[in-house]
Parts: sequence; structure tokens; C-alpha cells
Amino acid sequence: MRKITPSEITLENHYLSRRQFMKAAGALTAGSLWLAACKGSETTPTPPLEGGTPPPEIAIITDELGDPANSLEDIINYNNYYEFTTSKTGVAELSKDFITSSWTVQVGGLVHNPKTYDVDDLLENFQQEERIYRLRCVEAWSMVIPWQGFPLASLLREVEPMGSAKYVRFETLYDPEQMPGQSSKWYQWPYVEGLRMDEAMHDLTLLATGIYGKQLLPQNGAPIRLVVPWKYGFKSIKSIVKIDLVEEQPTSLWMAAAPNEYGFYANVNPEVNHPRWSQASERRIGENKRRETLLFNGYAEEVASLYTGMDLRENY
Ligand SMILES: Nc1nc2c(c(=O)[nH]1)N[C@H]1C(S)=C(S)[C@@H](COP(=O)(O)O)O[C@H]1N2
Ligand SMILES: [Mo]
Repeated sequence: MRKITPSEITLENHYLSRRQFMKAAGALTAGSLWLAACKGSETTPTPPLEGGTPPPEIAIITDELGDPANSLEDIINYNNYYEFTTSKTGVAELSKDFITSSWTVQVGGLVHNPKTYDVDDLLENFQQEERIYRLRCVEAWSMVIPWQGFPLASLLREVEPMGSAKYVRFETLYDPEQMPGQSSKWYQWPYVEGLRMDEAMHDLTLLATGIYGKQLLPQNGAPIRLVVPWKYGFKSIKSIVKIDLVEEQPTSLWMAAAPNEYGFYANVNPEVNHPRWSQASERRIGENKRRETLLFNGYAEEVASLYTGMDLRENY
């Protein structure tokens, strides 16, 4: 058994199903990623099977809490992407022809060195890392996703924020021809999100470009999207075209749509309920039993200090 990275594996059917994982979990040491039952490897020869095909290579990816990553199938077929549809199972089909090539991201505002980046250059010039993060939707479902990407901080440093920059504002593409959901008058398009400067500079804050070692698919926010694992999923804005450093707190699409339900911070907090439902527990996609929601989605050790002295109930 050897430790490998998610991108070393390309065939998603090499992963154990969650049910298989639960059986195997007891037998394995906790780790982030293990390749087991290595077909054809010298160390673990596969026993001949009677009349059957040999088992495939099996890899288990877990987060640092030991929970298995969701399958690629789950991750690419159960999505929130309101630019396409409000149906979670309909996004994949409706977004399949979305054009994500020749994509640029304009970074500006209160910076000394504004620049428009080609996503291909971002992939080349910023060291891509593997990050296995929990994603907790405000609707109380969650997944574990093995992302590839790079810290937002490394991009922000390059454009040299001015001292007056207090927040970062992100914008998704506006293109109603390609994104049928943008014809909906219920929301103010384009999708906008924001972070406070220290949140944006935190090492956990990722600009994601891939999942399971493959480029992002449109339904997951291709070609580049934000991932802020300690906040509700809606902060993790997809298909970004513009990043601005600003002085005033940005108003997100969700704050504009329902200010009493969605605040600027949106930190995962089991003690602060959504006005219409409890946030104390969640359903991990692929599991039946609900699990308890963790403060800051389990990243309290890393991020709680960002909020010392703040009333987390008031600043929801
Ligand atoms: N532009 C944009 N970004 C978005 C959304 C959206 O509708 N539009 N949905 C958000 C919500 S509510 C969640 S839970 C996550 C879901 O990400 P996933 O589909 O990749 O799992 O994306 C977030 N980013
Ligand atoms: Mo969400």
C-alpha cells in the first residue's frame, strides 16, 4: 500500500464506492489517500478469481477527519448552479456545452498592479495543489471533494493590494445566451460574492481548477471557481470572470435576494439556524444517517481566530 495523490488516478471507477469504503475502512490506517489491492503490483499480487474479472485498482481518498471523498459521479451530477437551473440534478445536462476555453479573469480595483489573466496562464504559473475539502451547502447537504487549485492569496499578492482594500468582490460570467437561468428575474445577475481581506488571504481559500485530477466540468464552475471550505457553499462562486479589491463590503447575490436569510459572512455554524430550517445537522450525499454539522465546517482550528470578538449570530 502506498500513498498517492488524487491526480495520479484518472479512472473514477478505481475508487471504492462509499459502501465498499465503509466495509474496508476498519482495515485501513487513517490517512488522506491510499491505494489498496494494487492489481499487478509486486507487493500485493491479486489472487486469481474463479471465472471472474480481476478487481480494479482501488483507491480511498479521505479528508483529514477520515471521511471518504464523494464519488466523481456524485460531485458532477448533484450541483447548485442557478445560472443554468435551480434543479440540482439538471445542471450537468444544461451546462454541458458551456464554453470555458479562452477564459480570462480580470483582477483589479484597489491594487497597484491590475492584470487580466488567461486561465491557461494561471494553471501554468501558479503551482496547483490537491485539497480535500468538505463542502457544506446552506441547504444542509454536504460532500467531500478532492479539488485541485491554488491559494487565492498567491494571486492577490501578485496584483499588490493597496492599504485601502478591505474586501474582495468576485463576479461570475454574465451570458444569458449560454446561461438560461440568468433570464430569471428573481435574482440580480451576475452572481456576486465577497470575502473580507483576511479571509481571502487565508491559506484554506482556494481558486479551484480541477476535481479528482481532471479539469473542472461546467457544472462545478469551470474553468475557475472559488472554494471557501469553512463557509456555506454559496460563497464558493463559480466560473469567475472578475475579481476586484474594494473598500466597502460587497453585496452578494444572496444578500440582495434575501437579506434576512443570507448574510455576508455565511460561516458554517450549527448553532445559528437558517430562519426556515435548522443548521445543526446535515446529510452527507451518499449517506442515509444525518451527521452533526461542525462549527466552521470542521475548520475552526484554522479559522476561528479570524472572528475573535465578533458576534457570530449577528454576523451570520
Ligand atoms: N455562480 C454561481 N456560483 C455558485 C452557485 C450558483 O448558483 N452560481 N451555487 C453555490 C452553491 S449554493 C453551492 S452549494 C455550490 C455548489 O458547488 P458544486 O455544485 O460544485 O458542488 O456552488 C456555489 N457557487
Ligand atoms: Mo448551497
